[in-house]
Amino acid sequence: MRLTHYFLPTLKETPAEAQIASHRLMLRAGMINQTTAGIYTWLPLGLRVMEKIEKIICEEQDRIGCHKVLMPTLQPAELWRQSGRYEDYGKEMLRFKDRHEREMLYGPTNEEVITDIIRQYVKSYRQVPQILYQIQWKFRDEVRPRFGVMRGREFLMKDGYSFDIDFESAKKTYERIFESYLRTFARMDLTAIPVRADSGAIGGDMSHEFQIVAPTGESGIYYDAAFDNLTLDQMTLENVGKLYAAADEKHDPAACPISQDKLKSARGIEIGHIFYFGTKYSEPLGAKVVGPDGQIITLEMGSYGIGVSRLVAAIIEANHDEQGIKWPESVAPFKVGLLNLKMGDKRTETIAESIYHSLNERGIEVLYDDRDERAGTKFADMDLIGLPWQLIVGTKTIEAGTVEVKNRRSGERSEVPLEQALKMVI
Ligand code: 5CA
Repeated sequence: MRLTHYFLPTLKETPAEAQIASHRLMLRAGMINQTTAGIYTWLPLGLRVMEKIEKIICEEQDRIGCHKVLMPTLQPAELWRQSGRYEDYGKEMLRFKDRHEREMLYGPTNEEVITDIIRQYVKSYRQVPQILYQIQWKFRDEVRPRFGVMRGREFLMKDGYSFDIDFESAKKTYERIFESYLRTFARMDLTAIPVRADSGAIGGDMSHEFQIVAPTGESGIYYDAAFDNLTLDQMTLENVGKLYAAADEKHDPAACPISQDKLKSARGIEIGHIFYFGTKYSEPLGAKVVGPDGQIITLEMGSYGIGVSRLVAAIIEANHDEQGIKWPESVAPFKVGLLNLKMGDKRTETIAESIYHSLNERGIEVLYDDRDERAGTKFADMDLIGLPWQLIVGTKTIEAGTVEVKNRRSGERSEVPLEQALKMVI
């Protein structure tokens, strides 16, 4: 992508309304624009990151046998009356009437709609287990939307729903998803700490919140220091489930099973939340099947959320410095930023163009800063948007037959011959 052809409205000034780093950086890097309180337009750069996150989530969901669907954002109040949640949900739910005076709502979550689907089609124990998921916009009329997309009113969620024949099977499904979540977040370079949780408005008895550590997190957590050194192959429920983690209001120092020197306390951002809630929705909505002996069995359910739009901000909270964002490679909007420090100079242009074409040919996503701007502006913008690699073409290095390669995360710079530079970023 050539920057002169792109839509990347970066800002020099720090927007006054932004209180935390991710909000500030998302606005400055031209990733989002606030349409109204808690509601955002995703601009090209921000959307690219969100789509990368979606892709990782879908790959990991598909890997464990979940199937993707897409439910509507608008739902009839009638379904929520059947589950008994319509009155309970309170002011966070946006309710309205259509032109025929039918009561509708903008879905804050989708247990009712998915249970309605299952009750229509799934009639036999042979048709379960089944896990369906979607990535869809939700609306919750939060009293205090804040921190940009971290706590929005409209936000993108991955929500999955499982249906099993009995508790044993439902528990296995829960464990499978638990482990898959750890892997999903690890692919984004995040160590997620699963904290046992109350299941609140969703209801139920087995529930974990997945928290990542960041100073600006909204919840206080205590956890075993061993979490910081977990590798991917150790992330089973059996291993991780043994490690201590608790929300601060549940942490009792006297009863804590691990010694003080192994205990860490931090702020956490909740990026996912999973629930097992048995027959809370399947019973009232009638999601039942015929069992092997002809008996009627009410399906056991769980639901599994990931804050997709929140993750974009959470990853920034965990990966930034004074200059800007430092994207992990797996979610970076482009892998390489190419800077031509002297537009109009034949030699730098020839080299930069040839790098641009080589990378494109190899399928490497590259953003080429071909603007007629000062070098300082180009450096600042490139550090701000945080692409993992920078290839810098200037008149000085060209004379030496080299280009400069900078790794945004480590800050390491080296001047190397062109071929070697390409090898480093491919
Ligand atoms: N039905 C269940 C899971 S499918 C559910 O709604 N769970 S939830 O309420 O915990 O939301 C799931 C995830 O969405 C949360 O872990 C959080 O990461 C994200 N989320 C919740 N509220 C907001 C919000 N206002 N803005 C951004 N993300 C949010």
